[in-house]
Amino acid sequence: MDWESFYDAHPSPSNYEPTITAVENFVCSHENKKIVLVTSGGTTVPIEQNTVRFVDNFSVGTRGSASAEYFLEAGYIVIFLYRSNSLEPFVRHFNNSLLDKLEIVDDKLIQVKNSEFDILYPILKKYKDAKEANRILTVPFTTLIEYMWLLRGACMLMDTKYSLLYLAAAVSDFYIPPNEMSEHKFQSKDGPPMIALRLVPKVLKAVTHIWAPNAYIISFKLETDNRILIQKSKEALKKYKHQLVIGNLLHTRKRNVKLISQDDVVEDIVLTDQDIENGIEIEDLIVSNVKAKHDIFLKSHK
Ligand code: PAZ
Repeated sequence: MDWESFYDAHPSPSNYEPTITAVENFVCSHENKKIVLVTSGGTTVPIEQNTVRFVDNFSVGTRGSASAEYFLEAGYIVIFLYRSNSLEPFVRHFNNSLLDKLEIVDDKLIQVKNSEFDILYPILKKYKDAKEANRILTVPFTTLIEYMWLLRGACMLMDTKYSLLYLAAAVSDFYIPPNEMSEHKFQSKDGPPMIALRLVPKVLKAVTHIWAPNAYIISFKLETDNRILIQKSKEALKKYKHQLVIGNLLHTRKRNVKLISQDDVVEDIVLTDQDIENGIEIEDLIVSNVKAKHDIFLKSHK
C-alpha cells in the first residue's frame, strides 16, 4: 500500500483536529524562529479493535527527550511528538525518584530535601523558563496510526528553512489494518491466533518532497548489524534526498552514533567511559553538531 492509500484507508484519530490546531497556533506564534520537531519513543500496533494486546518496541524515548532539552538550550523552539508514557524532557531526570527528593515538613508544607536542591533546581528552572516562554509543545501519541497522522500534520505546518525535523521515534514497519483485526480480545481456547502483519508505507519521501521540502530533515536509522548500518544510511539519503541520517546500533546507541550526510561524509560521535562518568550525554554532542549544520543550511538558503 502506498502512503496516499494508507491515509485514505485509515481515518484520522478522534482528537486529531484539536491537536493539530494547537500545533498550528504554536508554530504561527514562532514565525521565522528556528523550530524543531522531535519525534520520540516507539509506536504501538494494536492486534484487537478493543485493544488488550499490542505489538510494541524497545524505545523508551531517551534520545528524543534528551535532545529536546539540548535543542531548547541551543535556542530552538521545540515540538515534542512523543509516545505517551515514554520519557519526556526534564521529567525524565526524576522518573520514579521524585518522591524520594521531597520531605514533609508539616501537614501544610512539602519541600525539596536540602541534599536534592542542587540537582532539582537547574532542571526545574529550565523547565519553567521553557514553559513560561511557550517554547515547548508536547504532543503525545500511542498507536502507529496516531503517529502517522500527527507526523504528516506537523510536517505540513513546518515547511520552512527554519524548521528542523529530527525523526528519532522508533516507528513500526508492520501493522494490522483495523478492518482485519479481531473485534474482541483473542481467546486462548480458540488456539494460537493467526495474525497477518502488513507493511507500513515509507513516508519519508512524502516528508522530503511534499510535506516539508524546505525544512532541514534528519532521519534516524537503527540496526543491530554493524556491517550494514552505513550502507543502509547512505541508501536512505540517496532515496529520500534529505540532509542527514543519524545511524546507531541497538546496544551502543547511548555512546556512539554516526552522522551520514549527502556528500558521503561519515562523522563518528563517541563517548568515552570518562565522558559517561562525567554525566555527558551523547544527545548534547549530536544537537551541537546538528545545530551547526542547520546554521550552514540557513546561510545557504537566504
Ligand atoms: O528511545 P531510545 O533512546 O531508547 O532509542 C533511540 C532510537 C534508537 C530509537 C533512535 O536513536 C533511532 O534510531 N530511531 C530510529 C529507529 C528506526 O530505525 O526506525
